[in-house]
Amino acid sequence: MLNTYSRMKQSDKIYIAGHSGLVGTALVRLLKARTFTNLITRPRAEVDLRDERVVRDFFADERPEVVVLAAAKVGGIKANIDAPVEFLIENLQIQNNVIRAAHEAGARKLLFLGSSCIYPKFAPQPIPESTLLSGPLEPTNEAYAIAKIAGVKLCQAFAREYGANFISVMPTNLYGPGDNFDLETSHALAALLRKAHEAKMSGAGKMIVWGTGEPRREFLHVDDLATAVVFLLEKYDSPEIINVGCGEDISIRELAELVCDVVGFRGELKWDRSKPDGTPRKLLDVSKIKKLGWRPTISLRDGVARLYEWFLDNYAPQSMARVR
Ligand code: GFB
Repeated sequence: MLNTYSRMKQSDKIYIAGHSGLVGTALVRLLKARTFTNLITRPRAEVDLRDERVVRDFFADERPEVVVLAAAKVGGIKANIDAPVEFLIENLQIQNNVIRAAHEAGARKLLFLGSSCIYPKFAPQPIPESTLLSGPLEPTNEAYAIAKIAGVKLCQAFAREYGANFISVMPTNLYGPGDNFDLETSHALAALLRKAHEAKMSGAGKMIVWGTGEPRREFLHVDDLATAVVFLLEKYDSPEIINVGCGEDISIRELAELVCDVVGFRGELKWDRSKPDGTPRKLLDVSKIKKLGWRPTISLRDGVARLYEWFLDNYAPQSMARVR
């Protein structure tokens, strides 16, 4: 039987694994704003989640009541192609260690963050949760997807075998403050924002964009994901996976144009067709979470504008920042 005491108290001891990542920072921000007072975080130098013994000792000492598993090795299409071994092994290590230790330490609830890439490459669009394991995966991120699917299955196994209230949430492509702007390893939105900024600042007439521009992606601001995570921690107690997205997608060409517009780069887009497109379309069916009552609030244009502000304040080299 499932433990259904998931309504959270402000004093609940909540461990955020991956607190310094894109999702983790947004979640800590939101939980603090909502006056949760007992948040547990640990830097990797102190608790390396790939190390089983370290993780078990940490959980045995801290005994968190609620666990959010937002720690993972992540990256864009090139990072996934370049390092499938690390994406598979490190993600399996982190999730196996954290999920088992959370159970052993008596956590009341655990929320595992997966990814929309767990679904088949040619899944029907928008993608309902029921299509998991119904067809072959997109090869460019198969290793990462397999690790995430294993995490979902482990949470479901703990629910079935031990009655654990371990839930799995599948977010669409995310962006927001704290994003990775490294052009080799980042996701598309952050890369395009940086490229547009640098092209504008250097007076370049063109900017390189990977692939054909035809693939379609759905983008959710990470602050919206954070509200969904807290919502699901309180209101969702099923081992069945649940999608989180905004319900609308956009082509990479349209995304590049939107980013250039926000940044103020008026040059030409040059398509580098030697780079992979990846999966042709990835739009989640979000009717399940909508029915429960959650909605995103940040439009893509506003979200990109907010991210550009953040980028200028935190990332752009001083010499290039704030010249508009
Ligand atoms: O965001 P992204 O790297 O990953 O790429 P995925 C999305 C699309 O944007 C691809 C194109 O078609 C890219 O070719 N793109 C255009 C660019 N210009 C650029 C650029 O400068 N940089 C990048 N990175 N892309 C990831 C998975 O897939 O999605 C992960 O690899 C994860 O495993 C994540 O699931 C959510 O959306 O294709």
